[in-house]
Amino acid sequence: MKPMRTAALIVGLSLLASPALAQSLTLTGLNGQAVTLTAADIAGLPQVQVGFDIHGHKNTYQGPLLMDVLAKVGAPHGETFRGPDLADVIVSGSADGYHVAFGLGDADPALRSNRMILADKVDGYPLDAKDGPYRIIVEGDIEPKRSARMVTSLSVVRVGAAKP
Ligand SMILES: Nc1nc2c(c(=O)[nH]1)N[C@H]1C(S)=C(S)[C@@H](COP(=O)(O)O)O[C@H]1N2
Ligand SMILES: [Mo]
Repeated sequence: MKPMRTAALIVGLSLLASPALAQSLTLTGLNGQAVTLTAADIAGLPQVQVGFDIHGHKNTYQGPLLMDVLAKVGAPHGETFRGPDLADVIVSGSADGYHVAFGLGDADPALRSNRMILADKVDGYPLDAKDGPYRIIVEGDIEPKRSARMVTSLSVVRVGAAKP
């Protein structure tokens, strides 16, 4: 094999093996449209820091607002967030099969002061393999039951009336 080709193959194989690929997040919007975000896409969104207590350990989690992530699949937000959208839910999926549902309105920072973020960092460091690459943080939750670890997918689903 020519050296250039060998080099390309090695780069290709190392990309396949790189954690960046394992850190991708699959989003599904209301119309079923799916988008895969890379770790860089997520790190490129405006960052928010939230203090959160997990079983007596208070740490600062950082990442984008869930709403800003979901905007990538056209989820209603801001001025486009209207009546029927209050019957939309977010369903998170995790690598271990854990699922959590949230009201889309609960994730809207214009509606509530407690924010919901998709954290990729804790106290400035990337989340470890047990929690990461992404963990949902619901500011103000007393128990961390909804704080899904190892999140791999987020879907927006309409459970109310069809969009007029
Ligand atoms: N993926 C995933 N996330 C999860 C869970 C789980 O089983 N799987 N358990 C939840 C529950 S019930 C709690 S109390 C917290 C525990 O967080 P910790 O493991 O960081 O203490 O994670 C939450 N997130
Ligand atoms: Mo728990």
